[in-house]
Amino acid sequence: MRWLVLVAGLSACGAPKETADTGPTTTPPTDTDTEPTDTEPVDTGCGDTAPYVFAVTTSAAGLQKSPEGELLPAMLFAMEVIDDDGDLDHIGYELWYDEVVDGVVDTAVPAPVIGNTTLAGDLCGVGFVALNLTVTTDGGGMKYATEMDFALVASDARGNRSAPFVFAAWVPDENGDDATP
Ligand SMILES: [Ca+2]
Ligand SMILES: [Ca+2]
Repeated sequence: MRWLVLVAGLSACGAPKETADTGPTTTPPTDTDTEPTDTEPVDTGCGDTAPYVFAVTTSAAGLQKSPEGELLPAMLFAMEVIDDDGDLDHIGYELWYDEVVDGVVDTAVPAPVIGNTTLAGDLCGVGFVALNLTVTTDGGGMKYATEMDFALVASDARGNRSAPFVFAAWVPDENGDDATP
């Protein structure tokens, strides 16, 4: 199995609107109630196991350029994802958060931060990925110097999604510095 480490820059700017009339502009995650008949999953031929998020650690990442080029406080999410059938050569990720630290995050709504990456791995040979997600925030959705609940979901090349990995962490302050008390 190949161990791959990658870095992706994401933005939590323009915090998700509480009530979006026009719907999300980014691709919403697959509705779990919907059978994948209209969007046929890619048959990777590797198997059909879903990945799972093994661990997530977070840290303050200073000021970094957002995908829009704005210098903003950033938070690093280092996530380790495992998939027994090795089809993490294409990996998707979704991140939710909320301000009520109770170990519960609503992942039924579209994730405010999503992305995906294709890796140069061997087919069916990528069973472990260490993924560093750098998420910039303008303080709107992910509030500065605030402890928040987070949930991360990873998906494999076939589109199988992991269970949500829920954890609490402190968002960096307005300088991108660690705000953990
Ligand atoms: Ca899989
Ligand atoms: Ca919560």
